[in-house]
Amino acid sequence: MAKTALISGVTGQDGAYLSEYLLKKGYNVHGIKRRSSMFNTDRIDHIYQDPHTENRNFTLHYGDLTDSTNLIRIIQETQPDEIYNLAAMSHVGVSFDTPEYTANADGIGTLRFLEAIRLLGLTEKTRFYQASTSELYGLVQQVPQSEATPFYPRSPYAVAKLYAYWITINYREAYNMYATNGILFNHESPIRGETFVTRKITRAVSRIGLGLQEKVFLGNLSAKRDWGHAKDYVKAMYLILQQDQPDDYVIATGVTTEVRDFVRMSFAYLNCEIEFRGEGVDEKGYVVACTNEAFNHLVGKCVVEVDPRYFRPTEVELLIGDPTKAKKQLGWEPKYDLKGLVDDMMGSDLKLMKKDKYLREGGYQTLNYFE
Ligand code: NDP
Ligand code: GDR
Repeated sequence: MAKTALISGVTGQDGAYLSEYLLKKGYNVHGIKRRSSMFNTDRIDHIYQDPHTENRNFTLHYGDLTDSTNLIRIIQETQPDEIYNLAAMSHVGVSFDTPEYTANADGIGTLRFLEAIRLLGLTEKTRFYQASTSELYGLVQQVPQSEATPFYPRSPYAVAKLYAYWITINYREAYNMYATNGILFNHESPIRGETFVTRKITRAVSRIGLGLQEKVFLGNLSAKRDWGHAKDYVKAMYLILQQDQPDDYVIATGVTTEVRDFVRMSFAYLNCEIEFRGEGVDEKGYVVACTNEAFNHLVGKCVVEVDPRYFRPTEVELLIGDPTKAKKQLGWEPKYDLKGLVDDMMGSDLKLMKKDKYLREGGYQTLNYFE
């Protein structure tokens, strides 16, 4: 019989990839999405099935992590074999502006799921995956970071996720539930949210190349992240729930890179070379050479500037994960390296921005409502 999975955060980057992956495996997939004033299902429109479709295997439910009653109802209705809790206010910077909401959704939201499973008597049937994060490591204690590395969260987001991490383990131990944490390091893709640094960079570099924008303003260029591809990482989520015993796993590439170098690699996709000059808030990035005629006009231009508004009150400077346990026990192996990731994102954003340019040149962009 086909298994049933329930995914919260189905409209997000990971929710979209995981849904497609599980549907290909023959699962019945149910997703929880929030009501919004505009369509927020762009990432899953290609797998959407109309409610009138017979025998559909992909169903969306309205719900919110801050409302236990709807979570209980959805779990009761769907009786899932597996729950993937991917919903969260997932932006570290924004969590400093909305700390209470972040704690409610990201911390207590996880408790609401676990309690719902317990209250509905599903502890034997339903397996639970919690989207834990490398942000838990925060201030560097030791590198590379593994399952045994102590945590030191550095943002309201990370502190909320710390609660979620431990409450998941507590429910596993207290109620013998199959509850697990995937401690995932940063993973990106062409459908990454536009305000995370990688996507902000690949979008901006594409626009700069096409003459739609002059420069991009960024924050801390020296931060180092262990970046992987979301397609590889959702496979790890699935594997974590297929093991005989519930456990917690680090998912990472083991390679760390500065934000500054991600910028270099993105411009390299256009065959442009970038040089950074100056220090701190005065640091700027200039195009110093280009071997592609189409982008020659950029040579000599300042295309990157630092804007302190993107600095965080407390920063996570260095993340580099040790995925040994996942590779050994789950047999997980990523297919993408960083260059493959940058190429995938740049290829996709360049296409999107070309479309934007044609619309603009054709006069099809929205004007003011009262004109
Ligand atoms: P996204 O921000 O792309 O997606 C988050 C999803 O959660 C969206 O579907 C969003 O809905 C939904 N959501 C937000 N708040 C609520 C709420 N209160 N109730 C219901 N749904 C809500 O995140 P990712 O896909 O990148 O990440 C998935 C999970 O993994 C998150 O929990 C994140 O914190 C965690 N994580 C991510 C990593 C990464 O590098 N991507 C690394 C480690 C952990 P909407 O579309 O309406 O905004
Ligand atoms: P992160 O991702 O905070 O690691 O959280 P993000 O891409 O936002 O930042 C990575 C690093 O880049 C620095 N940075 C900037 N960041 C943003 N967003 N915008 C900028 O302009 C900018 N300039 C420099 C940041 O300071 C930071 O050091 C992501 C999220 O997906 C979390 O949900 C997840 O848990 C972690 O990854 C693992």
